[in-house]
Amino acid sequence: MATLDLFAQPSPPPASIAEQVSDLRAALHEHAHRYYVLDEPSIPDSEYDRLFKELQALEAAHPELLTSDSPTQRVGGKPLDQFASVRHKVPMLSIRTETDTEASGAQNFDTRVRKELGLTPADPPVEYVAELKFDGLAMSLRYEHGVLVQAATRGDGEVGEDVTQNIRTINQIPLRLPADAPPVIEVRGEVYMRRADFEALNEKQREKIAQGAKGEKTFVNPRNAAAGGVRQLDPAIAAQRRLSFFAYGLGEITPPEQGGPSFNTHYELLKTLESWGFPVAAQVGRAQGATELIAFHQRMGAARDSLPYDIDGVVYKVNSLALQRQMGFVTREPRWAVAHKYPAQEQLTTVLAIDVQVGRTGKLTPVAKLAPVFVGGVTVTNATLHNEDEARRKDVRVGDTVIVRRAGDVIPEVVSVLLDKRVADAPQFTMPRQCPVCGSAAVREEGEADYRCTGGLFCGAQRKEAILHFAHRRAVEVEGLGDKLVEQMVDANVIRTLPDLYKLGFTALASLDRMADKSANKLLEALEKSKQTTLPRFLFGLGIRHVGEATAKELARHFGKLDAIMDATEEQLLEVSDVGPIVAQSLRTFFEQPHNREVVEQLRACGVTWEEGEPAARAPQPLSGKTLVITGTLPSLSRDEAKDMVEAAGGKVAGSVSKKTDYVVAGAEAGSKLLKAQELGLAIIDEAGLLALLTSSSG
Ligand code: D41
Repeated sequence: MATLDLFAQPSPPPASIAEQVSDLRAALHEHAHRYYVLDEPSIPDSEYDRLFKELQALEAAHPELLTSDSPTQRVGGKPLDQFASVRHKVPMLSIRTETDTEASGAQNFDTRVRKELGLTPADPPVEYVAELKFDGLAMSLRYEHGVLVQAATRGDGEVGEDVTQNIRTINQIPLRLPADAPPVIEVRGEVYMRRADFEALNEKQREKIAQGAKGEKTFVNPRNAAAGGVRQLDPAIAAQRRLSFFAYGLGEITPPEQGGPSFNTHYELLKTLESWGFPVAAQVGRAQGATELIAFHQRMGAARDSLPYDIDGVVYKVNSLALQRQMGFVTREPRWAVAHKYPAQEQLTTVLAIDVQVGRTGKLTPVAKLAPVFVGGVTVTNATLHNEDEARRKDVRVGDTVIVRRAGDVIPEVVSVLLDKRVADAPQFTMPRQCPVCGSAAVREEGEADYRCTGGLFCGAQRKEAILHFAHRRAVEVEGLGDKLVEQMVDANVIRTLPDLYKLGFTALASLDRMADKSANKLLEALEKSKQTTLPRFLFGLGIRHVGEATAKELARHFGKLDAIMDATEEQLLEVSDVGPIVAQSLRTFFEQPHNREVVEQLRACGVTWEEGEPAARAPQPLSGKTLVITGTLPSLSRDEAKDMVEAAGGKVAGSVSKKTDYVVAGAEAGSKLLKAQELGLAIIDEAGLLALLTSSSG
C-alpha cells in the first residue's frame, strides 16, 4: 500500500475521465453478462475487445481510478502459498440425498414433508421448487456494498477456504451487483465445468503430455477438473480452466430491519438473484406436489444427456420460506430439501479380459470385458477401447480397476484406470497381428488408426459384407441378391463362404423364409448368369482394400490375366498406372493369404469365368491421365455408361471437383459441382463435348 501524503496528491483526473472509465465498466459488465450468463451476445467480440483495451489504457494512465470490481481485474492476483481459512457467518448446510432413483424417491420426500407439516390428504399439494443438481462444488460468494469481496469453498460447512482470486476469473460471476442489491449478501451455488470446456481442457492436457511436459495429467471428469481449478494456487492457471457457476441459495444477508430485501419464497429469491446478474438454470421451476416433482424428475432425466453440463440428480425444495423455517433442519441437513439422484453414469469395476472383435468390414476393435456393473441404468459387461492407440493411451490391463461411463445410449467406455490398484506384473495390452476370427494377418496401414483383417473373403466376421460386395451391380452382378437375403442365408448357414453361393440348390433356397419358388428360380438364374463375368469385375468383387473399380480395370488391362496379378511382386504392381505403394501392399497382403487364394480357386472351379487377355502394350488413349467429373443428368447417357466410356478411354472419373480436374461434364440440373468448376475456371463440357473427346486422337 502506498502511504497517503495529503500534501502531495496528484491532481485528480478530470471528471470526464472518471466518467469515461465508469461508462466503459458499465458497458463491459453488461456485455459480459449477456455473453457469459444469458448466452446472447449483443456486440461482436472485436468490439468488446476494443472497449476492454480502452478501459485498460485509461486505468494504466490513471491508476488511482482502478478498483477491484473493474472487468480488467478478473485475473491479476499473484500465486499464493496456501489458501486462508474462512469461517462461514451462516453455516453451509448439506443436502439430504434420496438414493431411490425411481419416481418413488420424489413421493417419499413429499410424504415426509406433508407429515412434518401436519397436513392431511384433504389439504392442497405443497408447492416446491425443482432445480437441477449440478455436479460441481459448492461455493459461497460474499458481496459487500455490491462488490465481490470473498469467495469461499464449503469445507466442512463451518470453515472453508478463501479462493477469491480463482473465483474472480469466472466470467459468469458478477464482480459488482446492481444498486438494488443489499449492503451484505452471500450467494451460494455450484462451480462446475461445462462438458465442452472439459473436453477442450483434456485435449490440451493430452497435447502437453505428448510434448513431454512433466507433471501434467488428464482429468477423469468435469467435477474433478473444476475442483482442481478452484484449488489452483496460481489464479492465471485457474483462469484457463473455464469454469461456470449456477446460484441456488443464500448465506448471510442484510436483514429486512436494516434495509435488506425480504423474500417470501425460494422461487422469488432465485428470480432476484437472476436479476442481479447471477446465472440460474433455465430449467428451474415451481411444482405442485409429488406428481409434478415426479414429472420434473422424468423430464430432466430424459434431457440429461443433451444438457451442456453434468447433473447427477435434481433437487426439490419447499418453496415457502415460512414453511422452510417451520421445518428447520436435522444434523446440518434441511428437512425442506432433498437431492433426488439419477443412476450414476460412472462406476468402478474390474477388467476380466481384453477381447478383440472383428467388424463386418474387417476392423479389429479391442473390447474390455468387465465384471458386470450397473451404470447409467443398465448392467454393463463390455466397454470399447476403440483402437490400439486409445487402448495404449488409457493403458488398460487385465485385472485393472477402471472407471466405466455410460451416458445415454452411447456405448460404454473406459474413462480411466486406477493405477494404484493395478496388480503387479499385469502385462500391457498389445493388438494381435492375426485376426482372432479367421487367423489371417491383421495389418494397420500407415496413417490409419485401425488394424484390419486381410482375410476378407474367408473371414467369418466379414462374410456377409464380402458376399454383398461380390454380388454388387458393378462387381460380379448377381441380380436380386440383397442384404436381407445374404443376412438370412449366412445366419441360416445355407452359405458359409463365397463359393457356396454357386453350390446352392433349389431346395436349400426354397427353404428360406419368405422365399417363393419363383424367386428361388430367379436367383438361381441370376447366379448362373453372373458366372460369365469380366476380369475387372471379378477383381473388384474380391473386395481387396483400396482396389476400387478403376484400379481393378487398370490392373486387368496391364496384366491381362488373374494369375499374373496374384503372383505379381510389389515392384511389378507399382508399374501399373494408378497403383501406389498402399494399393500394391494391399494386393500383396491379400494374395499372400492362402485362404483368399483358395476362395479364388473355388470360384473358378464353380464355373466363374472371364476372358483373359494379353498384357497391354500401352496404346495411347484419348483420355489417359485425365480426370473428369460428371454432374447433373446427361441427355442420353446414364452416369454409369458415361463413367465406363471415360475409363475405357483411359480417363478417371472423380467424385468431386478440384484444381486437378481436367474436365467437368455437366448435364441438366448440375448444382454445386458446376459452380465450383466455374469458380476454378475449369473446362466445362456437355455430353456432346464428352463424345467428341472420346473419339479424338490423343495428344
Ligand atoms: O445443484 C446443486 N448441487 C445444489 C446443491 C442445489 N441445486 N441446491 C442445493 N441446496 C442446498 C441447500 C438446500 C442446503 C441450500 C445444494 C446444496 N445445498 C449443497 N450442495 C453441496 C452442499 C450443499
